[in-house]
Amino acid sequence: MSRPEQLIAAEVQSKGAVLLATHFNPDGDALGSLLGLGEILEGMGKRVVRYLEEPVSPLYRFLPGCAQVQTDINLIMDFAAQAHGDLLFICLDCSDEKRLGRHSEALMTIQPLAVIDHHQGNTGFGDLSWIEKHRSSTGEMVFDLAEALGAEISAKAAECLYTALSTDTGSFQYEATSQHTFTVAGELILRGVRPEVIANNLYNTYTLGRLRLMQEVLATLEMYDRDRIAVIRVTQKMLDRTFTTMEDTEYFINLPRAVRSVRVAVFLKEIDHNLVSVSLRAKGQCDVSVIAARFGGGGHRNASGFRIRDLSLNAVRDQILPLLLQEMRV
Ligand SMILES: [Mn+2]
Repeated sequence: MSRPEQLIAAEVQSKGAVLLATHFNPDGDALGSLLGLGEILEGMGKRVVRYLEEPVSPLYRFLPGCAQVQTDINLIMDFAAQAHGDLLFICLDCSDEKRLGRHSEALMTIQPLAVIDHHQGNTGFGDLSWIEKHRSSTGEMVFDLAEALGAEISAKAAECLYTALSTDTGSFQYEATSQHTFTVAGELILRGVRPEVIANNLYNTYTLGRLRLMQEVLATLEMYDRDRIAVIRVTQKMLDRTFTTMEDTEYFINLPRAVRSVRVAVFLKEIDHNLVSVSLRAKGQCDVSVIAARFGGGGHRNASGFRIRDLSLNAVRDQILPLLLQEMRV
């Protein structure tokens, strides 16, 4: 029996055009996988469209291929229609169809759909799905797909995939970081990646506003359960005062998580007056994806999140804390 990456590779080989998409609010893995695979497929002579709901966040503008991202859903649907069946739709790093964003319904009419993902809660949507939950990142799987295709991985594609690996493993720290992850990282370095350049682009490019925002966010720190749970928050007022956007809060949650006693860090984000986004990061045994799932969210054992409406930040915190305590006792 053929392995799923070989089935997807065969499907790619048989089509002239490929549409690539990923989840909304894309992280480094989502973007790196999308842009990296886009570059690889173009190298094979495919017509490729890379779809995102919003333009690439300034945090990731250093990635090659950002300018080729298409955000107009009408152009996407035209591209799909004009391909007359000679098109494969590939969805990357996305656990369910709703995570495709506000145009998911339209996108889901495009077939056939291949899904490549490593999320715990992947629903198995799509016509062909390749899901490996133990994988460090979707970027690692895209590398294996390129191998299955016998495709060349250019230096540009390698930078994208290395960014995917590096961000989704927390710089090669998380549990899913495997021997294969390092093998792939090594192969990407062979193709021209310079780890210090990527690391500088990812981690050493703060604006002063972002540092000021971090000051404000850290000042909100609350500790619970004998310092095992840390809660921080960001409000729209803080963003206004520091001339920053929500994207500037990326990685802030790693700071409370880094405290020795902390087993779960919670980050409450006021998206607008009646929408709160919650990020959960765990160390060790506590499975925070269970809690995110109860609120209709998703993610991994150690990193998950969800959104909730019509509750204040305090009310959201008060709903999560007892669930966390329960989960930590399991
Ligand atoms: Mn990922």
